[in-house]
Amino acid sequence: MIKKIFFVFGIFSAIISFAQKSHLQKQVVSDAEQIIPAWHNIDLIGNKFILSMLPVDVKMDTITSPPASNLCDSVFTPVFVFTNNGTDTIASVNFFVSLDGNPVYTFPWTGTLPSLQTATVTTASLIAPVGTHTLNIIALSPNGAADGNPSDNSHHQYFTTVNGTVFPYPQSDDFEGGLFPKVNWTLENPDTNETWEITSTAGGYGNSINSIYFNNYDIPDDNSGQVDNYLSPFLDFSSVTQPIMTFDIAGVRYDADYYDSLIVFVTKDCGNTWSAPYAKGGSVLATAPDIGNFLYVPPPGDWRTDTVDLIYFAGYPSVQIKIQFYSLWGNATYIDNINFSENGVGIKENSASDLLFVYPNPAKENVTIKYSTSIKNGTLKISDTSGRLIVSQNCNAAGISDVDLSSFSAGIYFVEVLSLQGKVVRKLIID
Ligand SMILES: [Ca+2]
Ligand SMILES: [Ca+2]
Ligand SMILES: [Ca+2]
Repeated sequence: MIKKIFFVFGIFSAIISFAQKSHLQKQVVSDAEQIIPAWHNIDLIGNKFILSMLPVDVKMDTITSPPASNLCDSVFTPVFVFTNNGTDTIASVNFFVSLDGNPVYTFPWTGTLPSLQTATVTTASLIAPVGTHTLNIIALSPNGAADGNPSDNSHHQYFTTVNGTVFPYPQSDDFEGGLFPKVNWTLENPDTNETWEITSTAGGYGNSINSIYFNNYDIPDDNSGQVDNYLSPFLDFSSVTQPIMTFDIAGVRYDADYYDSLIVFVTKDCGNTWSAPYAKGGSVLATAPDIGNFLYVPPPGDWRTDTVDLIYFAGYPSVQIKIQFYSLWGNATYIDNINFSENGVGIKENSASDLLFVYPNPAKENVTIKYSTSIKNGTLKISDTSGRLIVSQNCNAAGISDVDLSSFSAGIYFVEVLSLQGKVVRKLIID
């Protein structure tokens, strides 16, 4: 520490007075660890002035890629920002890059970076397998010289690679192969108690042998609060315009106090944030009256097909779906025929609010929007991606509207039908 103090005074003695030195010395003695980072701009006796800047001094600021969170893809390219904190213009820096303590490469940067300016550097791609990692970057030999203050030349980032593999869209599962979980899907059962199981006691609408079911009837102890997740692999939505998920469901409550819930979560950033476009519980989820004295097995007429609109995830390269079962010790819930598809392809007409067709799509001069004739007092809206409302009109009894697009600019829009039966949204692309 003494060496540091003498080094500092050696540099500054030519430009600061004895009185200022005394003041500085107090600061050095009381706060010696801080003196080197602080020496560019120190407030002495209420007056700010710059003591000195080193000729050659670069500083690592931030690593922006990978982010300090979950990384979707095992292949990534480090991107970072550094600052020229010295007086000399910086023309070259060698950036030493290591991953998990192992050197991977030294990336030579060249350019023209004046004093106190920052630069963003994109290096070469790296591979980080599934798991947790540390990326470290050190700035070496700015302008081929030694950095005057090497203490700020290193920066690191912690991140987690969640899954290196993305699967094509769409996917489907009728559970007839007898394999559960489906290949590349994941079942999470943190309590190791009851969870989803395959069963041949019921298939969707009586049209198949197998489905999966969650049997809370035969659980002897109250399992309220337990959460079980069935996770899809990461799916590529990048070329999908109107993704939709459907599944057949049947289930009953035990009674008004004991019932279960089903929530569909979706993430487009590998689990950093989740949306829940579907959530039903209790009597809303149930497809038949309460049963409190035996395990429910659905007859064909008890099944219902539910739709989850995934429009807000269209265009994203790595989307994951989490089907969550939230237990309140109900009876049993069955699921069959989980399907991901484009809007309208193979969708059963179960609910008026599930119906909204937009064609042609992409469109040029006109677009036809077709919705159920049962929608009463509904509103048809078209907005752009910033939320600006372009069209707002009442739905009509014919269930079909033609919209003139001549005043629209090319781009992405959202077509929405809002009624008492709910809200349905489709993406519209105008060329
Ligand atoms: Ca430095
Ligand atoms: Ca089935
Ligand atoms: Ca469980």
